[in-house]
Amino acid sequence: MVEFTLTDEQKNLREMAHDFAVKEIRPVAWEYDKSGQWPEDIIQKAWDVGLMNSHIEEEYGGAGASYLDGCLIEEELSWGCSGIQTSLGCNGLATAPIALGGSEEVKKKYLGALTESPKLASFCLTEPDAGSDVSGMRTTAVKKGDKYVINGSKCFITNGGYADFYTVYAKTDKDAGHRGISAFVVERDWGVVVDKKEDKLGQRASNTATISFNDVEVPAENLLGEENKGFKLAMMTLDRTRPGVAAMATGIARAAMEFAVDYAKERVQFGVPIAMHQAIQFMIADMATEVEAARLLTWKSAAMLDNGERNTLVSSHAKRFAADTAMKVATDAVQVYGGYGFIKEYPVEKLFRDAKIMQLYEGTSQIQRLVIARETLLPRRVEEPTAVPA
Ligand code: COS
Repeated sequence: MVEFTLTDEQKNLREMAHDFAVKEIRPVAWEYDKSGQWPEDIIQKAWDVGLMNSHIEEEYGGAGASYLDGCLIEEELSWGCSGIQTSLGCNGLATAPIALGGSEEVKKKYLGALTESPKLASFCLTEPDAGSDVSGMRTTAVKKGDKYVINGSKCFITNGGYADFYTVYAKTDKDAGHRGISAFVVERDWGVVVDKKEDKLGQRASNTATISFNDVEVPAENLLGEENKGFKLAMMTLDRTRPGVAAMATGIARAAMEFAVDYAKERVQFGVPIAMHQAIQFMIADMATEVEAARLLTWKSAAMLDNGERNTLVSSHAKRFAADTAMKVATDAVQVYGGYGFIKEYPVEKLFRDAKIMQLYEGTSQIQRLVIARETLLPRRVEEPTAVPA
């Protein structure tokens, strides 16, 4: 049976996240966007009420929430401000490889650290010359005794300037392409250097930094999964986090649509509110359909994970469609506002800038299409549902 109804617990969770977005995020979102202020106060409050790290299993101090529960939270908080939600949700991306590949000790130590206090973790995959092409990375990890020595540089690292530890991908076999990458947990205090904070078009309240490793020594027990199996770990991580990004994109699209609807009812041209004009009605109608469709794909991609199914295809459907929807709806919301939409004093200008990153991070819309095309055209690959890569 297909079920689109949320349980009472899920409705309560969504309401709680929505209230938090209304009371704590919306009132400062446009101000933080302007100043680029790091939302430390909101991180503390979200952590206090349990809206961070909800994905971490109960045995490590988390709520053990389902992927669908996570998407409900992410849509609401992103409706409040997707930049702030990017900061709040980044631990989910950084810890997915730990949950998938970490030893029991590593899980206890690092997942436990995030639930004991409002600490942050970052996911370090991208490099200046290795964005979509993950296997082109140059960062190396060389084994020396019971340690690995890491050298290299990572860019576009969310929360990079504030993280207490990092999940880092590096080449352990330089000549083996994607089969020569391994993943590690690296603590900031071990000599990680934060080089540069990026000045961004949108999501300006989130921190995006360049991170360097110069002979950083990492204990061998911090290797995640097996040596040289890090590429698969990264792909399995992204399968698990793209539904959350799709939920965030849905939140931006929904916010933009709501502003457009309110404005269309107030703004009078040719003697009537512009909502009376079919040109505007059709734009609003398309927004409503696309937001609904984005949410359904998001929920499906999360529900598949909750059922233990491989969701690579649907995860890319959801991420691609929701991201493109966020961009389209935000663009049309600016159009509904007319000239006022182009002015910073009006709310949709920020959403238009914020929406763009949804088509870029955690795999561009083109990479999602590449995954979709491969999954659609080629015979289904070997099933790799939830197992730790071996
Ligand atoms: N789950 C498990 N394994 C997967 C997988 C998945 N979703 N996708 C691919 N793999 C495995 C393949 O089965 C293959 O395994 P073998 O080594 O046994 O052959 C291996 O990984 C390599 O796969 P593939 O040939 O498809 O790799 P490509 O180099 O062609 O890369 C894309 C595939 C482009 C999809 C990948 O590099 C990607 O997602 N890039 C975008 C990265 C990204 O999102 N960056 C954003 C930064 S993170 S915030």
